[in-house]
Amino acid sequence: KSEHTYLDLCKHVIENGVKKDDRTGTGTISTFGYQMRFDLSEGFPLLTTKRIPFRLIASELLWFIKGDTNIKYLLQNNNNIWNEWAFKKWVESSEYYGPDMTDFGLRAQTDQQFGQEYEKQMEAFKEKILSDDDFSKVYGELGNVYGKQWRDWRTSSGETIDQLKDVIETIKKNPYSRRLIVSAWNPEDVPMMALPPCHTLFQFYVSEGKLSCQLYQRSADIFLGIPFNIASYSLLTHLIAHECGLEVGEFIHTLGDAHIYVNHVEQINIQLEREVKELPKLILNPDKKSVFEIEMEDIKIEGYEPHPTIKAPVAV
Ligand code: DHF
Ligand code: TMP
Repeated sequence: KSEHTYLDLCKHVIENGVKKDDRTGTGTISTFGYQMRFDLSEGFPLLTTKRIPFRLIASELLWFIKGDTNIKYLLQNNNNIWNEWAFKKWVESSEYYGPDMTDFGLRAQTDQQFGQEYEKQMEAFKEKILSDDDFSKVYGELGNVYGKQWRDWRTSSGETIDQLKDVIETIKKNPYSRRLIVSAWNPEDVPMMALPPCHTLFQFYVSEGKLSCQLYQRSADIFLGIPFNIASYSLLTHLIAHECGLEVGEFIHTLGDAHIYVNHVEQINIQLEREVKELPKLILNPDKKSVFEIEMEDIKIEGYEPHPTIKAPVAV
């Protein structure tokens, strides 16, 4: 079953990974270069060995597809997965006068009193993003992240390129093209991003009426990020196949720095002991074909009965 591909990655890194310090100060065990293949006709690869909040993955993907880069949309959809990176920009800005929030991600884990203050500041931040337009325009913005590069890549001559729309048109007109690529890595913009894109570049491939997708991910948080990334790109492949009248083929996930944060090892070991269950099915509204018109209510997951959630702190 597909899910074993992911569990094998976890085992591979635990067995072969080496200690590596990282930007966040957390520490990882890491390996370089790994590939997983998911046959999408076997079922939708949403992990069953822990509960994955699919709703958050779908709303994040729709946010990318809209070309949006402001966390306001995510918050309106009750999606908190990008808060820390916007919050970081806010507390490091010259307009912030609250209590010192340096290294909040790490400190909140060890210092309970600080943790409570951080929660308070974060709640106030979210409230302000939702209620104050001028504030959210500046501090809700993550910079030229995925949505921007996919839909509105700026050229040196001041024009824009809609990579996602172009690639879908090419899949329809010239499915055997070997140039079906969308790049989120824009070297000129990297310094202005809250987090330079982890999912760097993806390519589509059509054969025998099936659409496959391969993603190159430069940096992979195996416990928290990867389960989301697998489901997100599998959903994207389904959406584009649905629009183009193709069946789904494979999702191929190629990883650069594949790491397990040291404070996730215990959680991964719990997960590895669990029995894999049947994969769920993805159901898309048959009356809505366009990727650009799909909304949350057009996307349904059926038959998802996973093991319980396993909590872990995210490295900021
Ligand atoms: N930084 C790091 N260090 N790892 C990441 O995976 C990551 N992912 C980002 C941004 N920065 C990152 C965007 N995607 C979660 C999952 C994906 C994600 C951000 C956060 C996360 O915390 N997931 C939790 C629960 C989320 C919830 O229920 O609100 C999980 O248990 O899967
Ligand atoms: P980095 O920019 O120093 O590589 O840190 C980014 C961290 O976020 C790294 O642990 C990888 C992780 N990540 C994912 O695994 N998937 C994602 O989709 C995102 C946005 C981040």
